[in-house]
Amino acid sequence: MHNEKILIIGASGQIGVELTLALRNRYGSANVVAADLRDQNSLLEGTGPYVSLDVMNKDRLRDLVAQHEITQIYLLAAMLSATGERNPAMAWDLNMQGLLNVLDIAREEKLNKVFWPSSIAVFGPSSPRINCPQQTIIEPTTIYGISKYAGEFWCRYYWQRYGVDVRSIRYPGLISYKSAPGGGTTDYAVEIYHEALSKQSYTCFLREDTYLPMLYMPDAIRATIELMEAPADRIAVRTSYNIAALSFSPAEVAASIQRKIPSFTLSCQPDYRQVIADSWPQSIDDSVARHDWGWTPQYNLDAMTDDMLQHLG
Ligand code: VAH
Repeated sequence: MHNEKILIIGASGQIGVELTLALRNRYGSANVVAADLRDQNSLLEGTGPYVSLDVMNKDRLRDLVAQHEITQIYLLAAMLSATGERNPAMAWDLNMQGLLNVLDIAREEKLNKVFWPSSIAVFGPSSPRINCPQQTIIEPTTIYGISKYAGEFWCRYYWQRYGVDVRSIRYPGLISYKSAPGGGTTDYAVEIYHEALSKQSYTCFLREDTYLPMLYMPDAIRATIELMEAPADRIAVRTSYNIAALSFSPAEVAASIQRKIPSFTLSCQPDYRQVIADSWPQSIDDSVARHDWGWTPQYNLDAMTDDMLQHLG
């Protein structure tokens, strides 16, 4: 099927763990090298090669690519929205220089493909709130969104000027049970399930009517692999693709949980993350991804809730 050798940078993070396991299933364990600055996530132990890597160390990255004869890189290491607002300079450095290191080495070593996640966080208060289109007014107000939008144009530049086949998805908030989210504004949508089971209650850091675009991790992983395996001539968007599946509020996910845990109660104490959430669209138009490479979601809110509670219970 292939002779690809894949390097996943940020493999111990929320997306990285699941992408590593999925790609190992698909491409063979020995053909997927997991790398992170952090220690290996326990779910990855014994499933394939794991190396220590700081993506800011370009020489170390180049050595790993040569040593393992890497042909594709998935770059997931980044500082997310909430943490980024507390460390804007560090967020810019990691999110930008990490990407530029990978793009440069992809060019130098003539890699086959690169994946890099953007986010619906690129959109700001001047973007349409409902069914936010692929192309529209985009004025991010968080350093995370600024770095992701700038990164999208670096990706297109490396494609147009050097032919680097780098592909990208603007992920919504991601919900998963295998590994914890890392400092995002949408992290409440994972925490709520854990605390529904452990305490039958949850105090949310957003207002209960805060609608945000969300995606269940199995859909996110499938979207990523479908995008990366699509023929290059189907990929018309070389900045980053909108994709959508769910939009819900804390009140709605609480009601979905109460179908299974009737005693569950939600309370809300908005904090600094409310301003971030209010700057993002409530829903996303993903018609371009559906047209170009056949994207379609499979999970609705209740199906996600049932799967989350079943795996966490
Ligand atoms: C965050 N989970 O909250 C990320 C995501 C759309 C949000 O990019 O920062």
